Amino acid sequence: MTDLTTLEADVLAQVAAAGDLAALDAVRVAALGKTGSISGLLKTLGAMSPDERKERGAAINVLRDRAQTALNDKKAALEAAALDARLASETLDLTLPAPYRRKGSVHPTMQTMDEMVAIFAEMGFAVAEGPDIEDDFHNFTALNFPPKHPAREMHDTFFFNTKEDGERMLLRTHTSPVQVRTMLSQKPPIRIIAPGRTYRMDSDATHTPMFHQVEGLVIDKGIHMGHLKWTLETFLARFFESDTVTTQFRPHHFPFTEPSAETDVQCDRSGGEIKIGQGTSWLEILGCGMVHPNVLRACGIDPDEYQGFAFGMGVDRLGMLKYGMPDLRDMFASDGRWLAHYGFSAFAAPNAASGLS
Ligand code: 2U9
Repeated sequence: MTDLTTLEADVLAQVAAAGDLAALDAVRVAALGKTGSISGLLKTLGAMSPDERKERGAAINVLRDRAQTALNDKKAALEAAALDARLASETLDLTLPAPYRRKGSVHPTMQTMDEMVAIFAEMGFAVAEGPDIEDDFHNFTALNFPPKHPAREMHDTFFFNTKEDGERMLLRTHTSPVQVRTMLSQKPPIRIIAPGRTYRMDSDATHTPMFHQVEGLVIDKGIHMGHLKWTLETFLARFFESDTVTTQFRPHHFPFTEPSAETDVQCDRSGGEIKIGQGTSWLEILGCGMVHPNVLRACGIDPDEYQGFAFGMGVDRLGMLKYGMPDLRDMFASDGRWLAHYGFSAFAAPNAASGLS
């Protein structure tokens, strides 16, 4: 009969001698595989008497478990040694210059948005944010869009499927719902800008289905068009880095403001590029107006006590104008060459202290 002590010593010695995982697996197969030395012992139990089988079976099981434990420990040790060797050979010196690859850059829209935020922050505006997915109340009803009014269609809204309760959510068509939410949750005086993504079903050289807006809202006692005009002219002069900008406010219509205006800046288009602050042309740049009394009421503010002005501008369009990009659709085409050309360094973040661009 095979001496179990000798076999155990033999198997454990082979395990200890295995120099790599392949050699160790060969030891495992030779001992515990189907035709292995220990597995073979278990087959001899059938010919034994019950008492003998009980005693010998238990001893073989102990041997098998010890062999298995030794194999497991050795496998773990070999794997750890292999990992240590790999870690020692694969050093990475993070202080070395990177091989040339296109570096990431700040998208012109985000650069423009940061510039706008920096200017308005300096003027005392806080930044407010809200969800991209909105409901009808915050996107339309509170903003004085009458039910079923064609102005709702004007925005070419992306709607979600109608919910079980009959409500139909939508992708916000402007950031105005952020101002609605702010008025509903804060008491005046309010002085905020709402920068963010907006969505309309529109696509051509000057429209993309997703675009960015910065809207603004000021609510206080005695606010009038003079405050609106000064705020926007001060902003535009800083944004276009010009001592003066000449503006014209053309009457317009928005459901949420009364009176409403579109604002143009004087510019020169003669030299193939647009120069702000000189020339004989006008360039439409933003929309604005005094907040409609119905909007104030819908947001829990008494229009006899408080007045406000609001404005909205397209960030992508302003970025195109400032940095000379011809087609809005390129802005979101994720073309690496375009981004390398028009992108900004992440270390050139605009702020009031270091300058805007
Ligand atoms: C509240 C009340 C009034 C926001 C405003 C505009 C005028 C405007 C456009 C500019 C270019 C949208 O991106 S664009 O196409 N926006 O002309 N937006 S006044 O008025 C508000 C907003 C919120 C509670």
